[in-house]
Amino acid sequence: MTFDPLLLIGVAAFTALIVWFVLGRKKETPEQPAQTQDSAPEVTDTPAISEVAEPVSFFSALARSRSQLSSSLKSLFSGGFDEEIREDLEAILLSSDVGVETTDWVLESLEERSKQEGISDPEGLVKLLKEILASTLTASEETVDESVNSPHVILMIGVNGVGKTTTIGKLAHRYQADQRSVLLAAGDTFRAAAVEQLKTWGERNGVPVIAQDTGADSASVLYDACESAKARGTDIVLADTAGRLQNKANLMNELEKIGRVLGKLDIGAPHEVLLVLDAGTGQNAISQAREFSKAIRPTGLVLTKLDGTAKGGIVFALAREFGLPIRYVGLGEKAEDLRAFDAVSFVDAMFSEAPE
Ligand SMILES: Nc1nc2c(ncn2[C@@H]2O[C@H](COP(=O)(O)OP(=O)(O)OP(=O)(O)O)[C@@H](O)[C@H]2O)c(=O)[nH]1
Ligand SMILES: [Mg+2]
Repeated sequence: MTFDPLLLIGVAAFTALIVWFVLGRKKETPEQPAQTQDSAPEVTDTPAISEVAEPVSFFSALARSRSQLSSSLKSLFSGGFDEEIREDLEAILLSSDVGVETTDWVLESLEERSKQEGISDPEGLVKLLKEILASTLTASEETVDESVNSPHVILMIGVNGVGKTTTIGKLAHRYQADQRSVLLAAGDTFRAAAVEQLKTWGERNGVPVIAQDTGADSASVLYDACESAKARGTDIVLADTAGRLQNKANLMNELEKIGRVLGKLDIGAPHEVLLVLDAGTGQNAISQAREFSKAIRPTGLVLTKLDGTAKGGIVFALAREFGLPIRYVGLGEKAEDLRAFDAVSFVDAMFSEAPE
């Protein structure tokens, strides 16, 4: 089985943490049979990241961690699934940002199903754990048909600094590569620098940017941009919004208004509302998602900065609590560093066994 190497970067911290934890535990239990790690796994994928030198070595490191993870988890489960193992696994999941509620649910499911299905062997328990985690991500893959509406309007929302504007730049790059025409709408009218940043992405991708002066009404800028896109026959409008206004209430009111005003132009608009969350903020991402959902209903999530110190487990907590598709993951600052989320690859990457 092959995996998208860039997606693997996103789970590197998660796997490394689990490996570190489990190996640490092994040292304390010398009666455990020694695990043999004869050879490093063969990485047959040609990384699609040849333009980035550093992540390749990162990937190699991850491949090593990955091979250890599988055998280490088996070693953790070598005595079955008792109270002590449950506590260890709980600590692993919590420190990986899976969150209290989801961790409890995973542990209960594992306990219940292992009993029901009579599973007590290490391989079987690892497989079951993987299955349970993957089941939280069922809603996380979803394809959207952008050709139904013209223009297809995508609104980016999220707190300041999470990566909304950068994701717009990356999406513009992605849609253009897919032969779609794109227009950027500068709905963050709060900061002058925000408009400049969007214009830079527009220039970089060679796409038009509709903007007004700082302080202009965000909803009307976005309305104008959508009208303009309609007149030009543009396929996709990527609409930026502010991450911070004078206060939170203002921001939420502004987002509500944007939803109302765009709906006047086209009843279904915005066709996608992507809530952008910084994976590195851990459990805080959950409260942000709750807060924004009150103002405007997100249709999907974008999880950025999975290339950083993020622990990856937040993916499970978010998917389980909100049942929203994780549309994209951000794996860097450049235009190419965006990937569609692939649940199976994500979970497999965490648990896959190195080839013998
Ligand atoms: N490493 C990494 N950095 C990212 C990623 N996405 C965004 N960034 C960086 O995060 C910083 C903030 O990104 P912006 O796109 O300006 O965030 P924003 O949500 O638009 O912020 P505001 O406009 O203040 O609301 C920038 O330095 C980006 O380069 C990612 O996936 N990985
Ligand atoms: Mg921005």
